[in-house]
Amino acid sequence: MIQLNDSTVQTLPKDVRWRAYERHAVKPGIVHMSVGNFHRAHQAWFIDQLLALPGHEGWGICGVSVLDDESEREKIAAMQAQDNLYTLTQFPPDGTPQTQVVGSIIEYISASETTDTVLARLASPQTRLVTLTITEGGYNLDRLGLYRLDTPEVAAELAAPAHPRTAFGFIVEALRRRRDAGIAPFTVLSCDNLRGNGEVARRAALTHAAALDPMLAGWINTHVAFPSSMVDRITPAVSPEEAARLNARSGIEDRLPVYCEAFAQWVIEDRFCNGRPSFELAGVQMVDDVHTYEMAKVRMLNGSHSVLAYPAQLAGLERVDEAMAEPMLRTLLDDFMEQDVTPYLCAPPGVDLHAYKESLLARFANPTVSDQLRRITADGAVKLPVFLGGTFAAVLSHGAPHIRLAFLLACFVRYLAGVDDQGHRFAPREPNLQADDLALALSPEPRDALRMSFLSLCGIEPQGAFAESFLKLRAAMEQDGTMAVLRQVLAVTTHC
Ligand code: CS2
Repeated sequence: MIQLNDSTVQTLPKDVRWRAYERHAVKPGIVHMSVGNFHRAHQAWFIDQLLALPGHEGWGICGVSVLDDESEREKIAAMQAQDNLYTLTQFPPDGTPQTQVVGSIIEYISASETTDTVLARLASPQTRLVTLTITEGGYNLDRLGLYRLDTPEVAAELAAPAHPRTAFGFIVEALRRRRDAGIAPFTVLSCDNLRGNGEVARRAALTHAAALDPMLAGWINTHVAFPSSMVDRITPAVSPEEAARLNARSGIEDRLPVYCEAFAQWVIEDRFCNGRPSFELAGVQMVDDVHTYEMAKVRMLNGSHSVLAYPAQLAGLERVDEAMAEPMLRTLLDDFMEQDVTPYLCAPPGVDLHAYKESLLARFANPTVSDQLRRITADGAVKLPVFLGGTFAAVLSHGAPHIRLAFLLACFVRYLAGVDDQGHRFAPREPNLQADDLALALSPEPRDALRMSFLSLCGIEPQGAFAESFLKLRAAMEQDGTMAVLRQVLAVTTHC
């Protein structure tokens, strides 16, 4: 097998694509915070296309690892050992998988171990864009959606701003240095699945800055652009077995291979304060307002993912395509999108929501991608309010049939117990679920679950018809199992 680095990239196996640009001429114009698989399959892939075009050598990516843990350190070491190159394999539903080497990440550094280097990179005039995939939790919001100044990390940063730890600590300190040195600011572009992600990022930066220096906050408010963006590409997790399978296919010994579906979408608000790559040349949609795209994607795709994944995992399934092959789950998803989501959505320009729904059903069913249900169910406490809060609010406030949503909640609560319908145990991954919420979910009194504080973020009241439906379904699931209850849910909704 071929090792991957700058010297072997010219002699790759013939089926592996490399865009053959002069990598040593590429300079980092983008600093990206949190280099997860999604970033490597999405943004870094778009930028890789641009680097092969004339005039884009200034838009390479400097990746920054914000988390300080062993696995991040290993990831950096693995990427550095292969000159930050990696393979990306796209799996179309019925075509041949296509592997390519991506070279757009030209540097990958740790925020905790090389803090000064990261700050210098961010403060350099060469850096004109800072992008983020720091996940919903990285925006450090409280239950009202306000940026928290009182977490130990932020409190430590405010006491010692030259030693930041969080993404916003770095951004604000770098912007201060730029302002003081008379250097134009960079644009901050959020690529996380949040409603109004640009506005959320802007408020986080302004709140952080105002706590340090109100004049700096004013300067940021006036001069820094925070466009919103909608990002989309299904990118499964890569287990060691999957990595071995990918490497066996490509013939390359890649320590960090990544794979994804062939579909990719990126819609960005065209508001940049310090130039931008010609994104549109790589197929990125540049628009005035990303709101409708974002709502449609988060409520339809991400919401459906959750609606599918909890019952499917409880039924003992592991993969999204397996779940889609189960007719009742597929019908649940179709009904959810058709009846619970689209009536309350404003379609993005030129998008037919019915066709969008069909395309999502097809993408989920793609057996060559075969995404993991466990990846989707992870971190529900943070994801469900974002992915489903708007849908819950719309359905409940219109007095529309809510049985599918009550079923989803019953599945989520049952999932938190970590036992599937066959009695197999699994460990729910809920790093952001508060301990008292977990205790309420696990209480022998089912009504207690309705007092979980995170439900208020989803717009769910602990009393009323929805609560009663939840309790009925929850009790029925204990007795009959998830799929038997789903059969009843579908029977009720067919007659609606
Ligand atoms: C998924 C997303 O994490 C999730 O629950 O819904 O990661 C999804 O695969 C991506 O947003 C697709 O663009």
